[in-house]
Amino acid sequence: MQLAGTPAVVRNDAVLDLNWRLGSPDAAIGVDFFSVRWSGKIKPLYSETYQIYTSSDDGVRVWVNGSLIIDSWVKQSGTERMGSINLQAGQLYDIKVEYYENQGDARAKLMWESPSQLKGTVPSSALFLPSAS
Ligand SMILES: [Ca+2]
Repeated sequence: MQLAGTPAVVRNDAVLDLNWRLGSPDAAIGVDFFSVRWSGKIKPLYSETYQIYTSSDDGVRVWVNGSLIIDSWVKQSGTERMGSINLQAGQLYDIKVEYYENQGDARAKLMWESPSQLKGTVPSSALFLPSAS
C-alpha cells in the first residue's frame, strides 16, 4: 500500500486491463499485498471533457496532467470510480495510476468516455511510454 522500496518487476503494459484473479502480476510477486504504479502518457482524440473510469480490486488512484482525479485508496471488490478532466485533442498528458491489492481477487482496468466517444478501455493507441513527446 505504501508503494515503497525497489520495484520487484518493471515492464510495459499495452493497456491497463488486467485481471490477476487470485494471482499476481509476476511469479516474483506474492498474491496478496502487492502494488503497481503505471506511468505514461495519454493522448485524447477530442477537445472536450473526459470521464476517466477505473474498475479495481482493490485500491486505485489516478493522476492526469498532475491532477488527482480518482482517489479511492481503500479495500474494494471490483468497484468502479470516475473522475473528469478537460483535455485537448492530440496533446500528450502525463498519466499515473497507482493500485494496490489487499487480499483475494485482484484486478485493475482503466476506461474513458467523452461526449464524442463511447465508454471503453483506454486503447493502446492512446497510451504512450513516459518518454514520449
Ligand atoms: Ca482484493
